[in-house]
Order: sequence, then C-alpha cells, then structure tokens
Amino acid sequence: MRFSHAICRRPASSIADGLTTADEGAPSFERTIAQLDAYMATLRALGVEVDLLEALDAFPDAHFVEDVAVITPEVTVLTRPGHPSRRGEVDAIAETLAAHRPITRLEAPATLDGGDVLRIGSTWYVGRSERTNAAGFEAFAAIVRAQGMDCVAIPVAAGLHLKSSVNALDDETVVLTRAFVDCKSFERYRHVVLPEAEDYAACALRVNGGVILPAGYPAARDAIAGLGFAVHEIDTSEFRKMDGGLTCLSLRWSPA
Ligand code: CIR
Repeated sequence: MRFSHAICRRPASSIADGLTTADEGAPSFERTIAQLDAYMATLRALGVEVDLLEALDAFPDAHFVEDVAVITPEVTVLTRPGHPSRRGEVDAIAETLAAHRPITRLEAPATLDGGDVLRIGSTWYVGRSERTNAAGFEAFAAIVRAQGMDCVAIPVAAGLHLKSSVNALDDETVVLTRAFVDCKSFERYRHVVLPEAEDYAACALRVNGGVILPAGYPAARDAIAGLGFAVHEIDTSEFRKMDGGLTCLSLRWSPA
C-alpha cells in the first residue's frame, strides 16, 4: 500500500476549543502549527505530495481530517462523525475530495469516524466505539464488501478510536496496546505490543515503507526499528492534548 498524495488542514486559532478527554492543558497554537509543518515535511520526504487546506475557525477539530472521510479504492466515503460538533467539517472537505474519487456519504442514523477505520491489505477493521455505531459499521461494510473486500467490527472499550490503539506497520505486522493483544481478529499478524506507559505510540503511521512515530516513546521506537522499519519521530505533544495522534492528521491515497 503506497501513498502518493495526502491532504492536511491548517489548524484553526480556536484549536483549544476542540474536544478532548486529556488532562494535559491547552495546546499552543504556534507549536501546533510547527508540529503539523514537521509532519507534512516527513510525509513529503517519504514521497507523498501534500496539499494543505485552509483553517476552519468554526471547527476547532477540523485539522484531524482523517475522521471525516475514508478513501477506499473505488469511492471516497464521507463520514457522519460521531460527535455532532464535528459534522460540519464534512461539507467543508467534500468538494476537494470529489476531485479524486466518486463520493458516497453516510447518512443518519449511521455515525462513523475515520479514526475507527483501519485497512490492512484487503481487510477493513472498523472500531465500534463511542463515535462509530452499528449502523455506521454496516453502512461502511456494505461499501467495501461491494468492492470485494472484507470488513470486520472490532469492539473499542478503551481509547477514542480503534486507531488510538492499533495500527498496521505493514500488511503482516500490527502495533497495538495491551488492551488489544487478545483480540482474535488481529491474531494472524505479527504483534508489536506496547508497554502501558507508551500506549500513545499506537498511533504509528505507516507511509511507503517507513513508520512515523510520536517522539518520546523509546520502547516503541526500538521495537519497531528492531524489525527493520525506518522510523521517523515527530513531536506530537500539542495534538495529544486534544486526543489526536499521527494518523488523524491526514487523508492519504494513491490515484484510483
Ligand atoms: C476529537 O475528539 O474528535 C478530536 N479532538 C481528536 C480526533 C482525533 N482523531 C483521530 O485520532 N482519528
């Protein structure tokens, strides 16, 4: 799975008004901008062409673009985010995404956040979380099954999204928190299990053979580098304050 393109969105000056469960203080706007710049530079260094959309001041979580769409091989699925405060972000990105794939849109009562959607090879794993409901899973599953791919629901009891706790490093390897170690659906993959103090590093992002990791998680870095992956560390302190990780900061795809 290679990505040639990505979209990010410039953080709004209202970022501190976004949703969060973290108790780490308010994010600095300047540091948030600098951290997104470093993220985009890393994507570019890994061979990805990155477009930056304008900030949306009315939507303080809008730079977490991953949640409002899922790009599948044949169509882009515009989601219906689980939290009502984020639903207006979808219209703001629809036209941009329509340039790359036909669009289909999830409708009420479905809710689904892209942060709950993990693709590994031809299988899609969809977290059933506080943000993604059963109708959201069923609607998304129908779309990817129609393309000949599998879709599996994964209960998410802890963490915001499935990808807060599990991500693929390649099509054979997952990095995951201890809460997901016994999840049968991931049994067939090689596991990198994070120590509890480094749960946040589960937001690892695979890009074209490299792995982008949050800085400050040495056990995760050493384990992943030890498997031969080229690791790129980025400071994500300001995103973490707002429950954000690495996957959520971009939408990634290759031309259909
Ligand atoms: C939210 O709670 O919706 C945002 N503050 C964070 C979203 C992070 N998204 C992601 O990990 N996919």
